[in-house]
Amino acid sequence: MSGPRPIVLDCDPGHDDALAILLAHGSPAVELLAITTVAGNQTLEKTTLNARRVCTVAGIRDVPVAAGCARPLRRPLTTAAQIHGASGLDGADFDEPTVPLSDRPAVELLVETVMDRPGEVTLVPTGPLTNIAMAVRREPGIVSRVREVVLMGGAFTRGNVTPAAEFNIAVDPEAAAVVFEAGWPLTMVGLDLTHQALATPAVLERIEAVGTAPARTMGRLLRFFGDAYRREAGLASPPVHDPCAVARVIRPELVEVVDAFVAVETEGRWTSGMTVTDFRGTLGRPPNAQVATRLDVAGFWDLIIEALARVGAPPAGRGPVATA
Ligand code: PIR
Ligand code: CA
Repeated sequence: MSGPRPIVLDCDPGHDDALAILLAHGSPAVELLAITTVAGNQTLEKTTLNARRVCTVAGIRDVPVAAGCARPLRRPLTTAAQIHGASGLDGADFDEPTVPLSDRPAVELLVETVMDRPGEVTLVPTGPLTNIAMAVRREPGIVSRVREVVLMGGAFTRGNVTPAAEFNIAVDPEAAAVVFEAGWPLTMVGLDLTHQALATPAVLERIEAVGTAPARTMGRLLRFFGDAYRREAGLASPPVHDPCAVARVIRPELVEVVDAFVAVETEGRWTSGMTVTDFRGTLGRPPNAQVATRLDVAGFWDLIIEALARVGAPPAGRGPVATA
């Protein structure tokens, strides 16, 4: 069986989540079944509005956008306003979204989508794992029915929000523990991988040269994201985390992985949210994850540019169809 791989993108847009949406939509290798939103980079209200904004500018009309959990399972929400801004997607102006919000709760839609197509659906979480953990709790049958879970989150070297922890795991470690312990095929695309996907000035020029409205919007967003990353993290160019998980689904050979046992620390005084990664089997546990280690950087950006070129209508005067 072949054809496009059906995926659900569970996200908290977010600048890099926005690029993940455009990559998924612009790639013939995947079929975007649904976009579900979660609180993370900003409140649920804002991440959901942002998903609808991105869909509107990209002309994504036939994909349900469903809102999920507004807070982590057992902790107060912490956001990343210092990186993504007050709106969660600062740096570009958006029209009032015309893409509607689904009347289905995200967790219900996630469960139904997986159960309806046993063995077919890949889940791609790019925010805190609250919705996914809630879906497992609601219907444990999804664990044996998903094709795989390819998530952006974690790190095996060092964190970003704390020395030990990556944001998506740190926001809701209890949910992440459920997801890593579930027993389904899981790929961890963590910071070790995503910090190879840097939106350098040359990359930004290529993105802006695509010339469409969504590509121009993405260029503005990434310039804001880059300024924030320079200021907050001291990096010269910003890593675009979330599209790396989507790229792994589209072209697996772009992302090298190594099997390992990954435990999510939920209690550490200094290490809460850490993804403790045992490559050598010293803990005596079988691997529960494929851990992403190395990115084909040139191939990744080619994939992004190709996808962007397929998204949205060309600007006036430059399209293939002449206007009178
Ligand atoms: C990125 C994120 C959160 C905080 C910082 N400092 C940077 C978001 C991204 O959207 C990505 O999914 C993940 N969380 C990277 O940690
Ligand atoms: Ca994200």
